[in-house]
Amino acid sequence: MRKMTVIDSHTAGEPTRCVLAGMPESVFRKSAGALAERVERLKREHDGLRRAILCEPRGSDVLVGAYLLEPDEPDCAAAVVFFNNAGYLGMCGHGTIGVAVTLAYLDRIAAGTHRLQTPVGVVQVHLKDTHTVTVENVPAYRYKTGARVSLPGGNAVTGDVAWGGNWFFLAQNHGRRLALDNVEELTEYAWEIRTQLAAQDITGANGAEIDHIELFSPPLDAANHSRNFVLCPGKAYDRSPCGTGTSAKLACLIADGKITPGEAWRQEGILGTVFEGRARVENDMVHPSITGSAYITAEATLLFDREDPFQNGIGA
Ligand code: PYC
Repeated sequence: MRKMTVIDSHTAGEPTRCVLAGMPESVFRKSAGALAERVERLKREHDGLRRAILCEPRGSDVLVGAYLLEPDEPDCAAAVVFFNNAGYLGMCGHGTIGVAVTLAYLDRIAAGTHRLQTPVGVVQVHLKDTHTVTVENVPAYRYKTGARVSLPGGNAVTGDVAWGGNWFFLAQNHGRRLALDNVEELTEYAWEIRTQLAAQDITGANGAEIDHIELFSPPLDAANHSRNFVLCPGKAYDRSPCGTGTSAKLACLIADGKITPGEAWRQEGILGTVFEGRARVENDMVHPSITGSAYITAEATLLFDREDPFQNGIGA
């Protein structure tokens, strides 16, 4: 029977499942190739594991997974490949905070600054205490301003397209109420935007699919600057304010002159939890950093019984 060791955590309400052991050696070992090659191998040869780890009956659509692998970049505490119910993520802000808190729980890192390798580049984590982490993300940028998306029924929505480690469509004037008791409507609306972005060939750079939709409104808590709702690629909404989404937002705010480098931006998510973002600008590049807190929720061994009809996840 295959066994995998995992540690679960949540960051601002959004769960992360770190896979520590039990993945194929051809993915885990740096001797098996550069991280990009190992990610391709995961997609090509071991994609069933992703569903088995994350989807029902072992997991749920809400979970984000993080394979902790041997890094092939120097001085990194680990390489991390994030995945969800639909596929693989370039980066994941809440997940990186969860990974840092998990590594601290395992005594693999101490308070201070550490490097983590991700498929989109090396990020830094500053572990302040057992729960609080600042992630220095990969550079973020706005790619399109005021992209107009036609929606069924003759309606339209306008938003920016920005990169924050994943591709986002960011919309402010959508007329929707961003509240927990309205997530079904928000999910359907954001999914329609995503579908129409693809249908109308509105993409990120090099034709990249925009697979995260981020809606904004004024905050409920006056201590914050904004509230958001983020729909992830597999149609689950982010319970946290979304680290890569907040990074994309920071790039837009800097581009519009709405914040200055170093100024704090308190992004409230749909649960009311907050990420504090700041942007550093160097050589015209926006370097976002995101601070948030994570908590360990479980330490477990996943078992995959060959006789279990759902050993590879429901729907696999
Ligand atoms: O925090 O970047 C993030 C994220 C992406 C998808 C879910 N969370």
